Amino acid sequence: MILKKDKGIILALDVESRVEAVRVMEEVEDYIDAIKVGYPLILNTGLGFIKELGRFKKPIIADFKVADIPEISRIICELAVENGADYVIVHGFVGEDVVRECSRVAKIFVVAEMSHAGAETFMKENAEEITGLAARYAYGIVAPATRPQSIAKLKKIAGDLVIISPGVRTQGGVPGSAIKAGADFEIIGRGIYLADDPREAARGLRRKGENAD
Ligand code: NUP
Repeated sequence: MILKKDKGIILALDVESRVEAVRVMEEVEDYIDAIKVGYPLILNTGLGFIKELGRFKKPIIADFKVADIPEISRIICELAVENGADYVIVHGFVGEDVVRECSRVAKIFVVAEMSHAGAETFMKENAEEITGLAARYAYGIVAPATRPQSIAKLKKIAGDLVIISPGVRTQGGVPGSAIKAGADFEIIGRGIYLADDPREAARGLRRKGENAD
């Protein structure tokens, strides 16, 4: 499925069991545009679970942060796509050959700059160059909601790339601020699935995104 912007929220479904994943999805499906799955869920449930999530009729992004040599990276992307992922997240710091190879078999998002503090050590200074690389091969980039000023900077280079942005709420990013800085979607995990009422949390986040100023 193609990612379409409506609510502006991608759910990071980092719960660790099928039952939990389905429970959260049933509560929040009305308030999210896409599902992002990553290692916590897929290592617990198996790659086949991506197809099972297809029943929710949302685009699925496999956040495997692929960062291997080109041939192995391509195989990882192929496996994700064959098992139902619509998009795969690939690292950009590994270089053009890896990104190009992945882009041959999958629609990819390239991680330009990560959201955690450690990303300031190596990633931040190379984020613009990585975004330039992504512009040649990718559908979009991942940029940090914890640093809206980085999003604004990368947006200038990103052109038509779709910007998805993690780090909202639990990591300190203010809901709506990444969108305001130029992101297309905010990626939110714990701020939704650990809330007492995930449905209300997702609904409220949406409203904040719409009203951010
Ligand atoms: O830079 C990144 N930061 C980040 O948090 C790149 C990511 N892909 N993520 C992912 O976004 C992380 O793996 C998790 O799935 C989600 C953020 O979750 P939360 O902090 O909202 O719970």
